[in-house]
Amino acid sequence: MVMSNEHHVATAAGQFQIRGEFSGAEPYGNGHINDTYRAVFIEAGAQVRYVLQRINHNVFKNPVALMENIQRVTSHIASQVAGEPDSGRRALRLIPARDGKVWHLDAEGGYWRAYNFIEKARTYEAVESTDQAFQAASAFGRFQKLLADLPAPRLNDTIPDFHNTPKRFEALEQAIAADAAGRAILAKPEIEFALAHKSITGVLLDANLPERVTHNDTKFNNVMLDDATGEAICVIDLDTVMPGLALYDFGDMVRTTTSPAPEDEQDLSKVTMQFPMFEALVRGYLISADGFLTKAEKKFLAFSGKLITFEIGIRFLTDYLAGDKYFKVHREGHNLDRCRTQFKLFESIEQQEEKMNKLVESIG
Ligand code: ADP
Ligand code: GN1
Ligand code: MG
Repeated sequence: MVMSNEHHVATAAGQFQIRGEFSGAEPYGNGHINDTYRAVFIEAGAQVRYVLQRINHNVFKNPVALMENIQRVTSHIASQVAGEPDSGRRALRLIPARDGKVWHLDAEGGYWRAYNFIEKARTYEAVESTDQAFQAASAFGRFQKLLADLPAPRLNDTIPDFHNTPKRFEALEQAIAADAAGRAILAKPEIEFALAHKSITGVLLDANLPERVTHNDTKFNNVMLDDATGEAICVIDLDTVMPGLALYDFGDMVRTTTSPAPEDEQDLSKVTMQFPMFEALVRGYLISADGFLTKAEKKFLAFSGKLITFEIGIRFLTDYLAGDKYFKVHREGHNLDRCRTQFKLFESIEQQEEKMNKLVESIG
């Protein structure tokens, strides 16, 4: 029998060590990868919410290794924030399944996990103020700092070569050659733009920078801001936490937290790198990261924004050419729209790069 999605969620919800009665669940959030649900349980007469997620198995080939990382990372962070006020909202907490594992494998091979719901806080698709940018950057910087002393062994690589831009570029070249969806003709200017910028792809990898434990997906909608105070209360979306470069995280903040427009904006005149947002990111990030960042890393802060924007741009383009196999899409041409915003933002960063570098020098 084929179960409805609703039924799937209810069945999975019942597999976790949650007291009380399942009352319902609905799709939640704007992530491009996993299936996320907000589930409500009635516990002693009160509603308690949880996040239930079905891990995207197509993207994450080894969900068990991934969950092992998340378990280590969440418990390490929880122990470090334990004494702080409101500590229960400052770290994601995995709810164990009834068999004691931190995931549940359903009858169709789907991997599920459950988290505490971070209440009285929310995520945003686009940044609205410099204070938000500052908050996000200090939270992601703090995240790196808290994980700097994560005990051995090295975390699993949940997606090998995730931020290897030259490999991402090769994948694009293959997608152009294959033209599997017959769309190359519709993306000529974007393909030309991408091919013209091949030379920057290897810069960070060639710079001999230190490997750290990094988040690798520091999109603005992966940090929860407190409803009342605006404080960045909790970093979420931990699937890609693994060894990486600090600059992958900073670069993705510049990509997602400087433009006033969402990632899939169709009016490109709205897409721009707002300098005051960049300044807030640098100041916020350095509050937490100044103690461990090397001079060489600081030198590339502005460049990393340009590189990661290019990298995600070519990933969207690759997926558009392949026929939308990776990122969730909600309309025709969605991945191409996303690619265009990235390339527009790239140009805006490039125009201001010198000024950005000067600012970093003056602060750091
Ligand atoms: P994806 O990997 O698909 O991006 P996320 O883990 O980022 O999935 O979750 C998608 C969205 O769900 C987030 O942007 C956030 O708004 C919401 N969300 C995720 N985890 C929680 C949580 N523990 N508490 C509250 N909201 C959450
Ligand atoms: C995906 O999961 P989400 O939506 O936060 C993607 C990131 C991209 C981002 C682009 C595992 O992030 O790498 O930068 O979309 N995550 C994965 O919006 O590929
Ligand atoms: Mg996310």
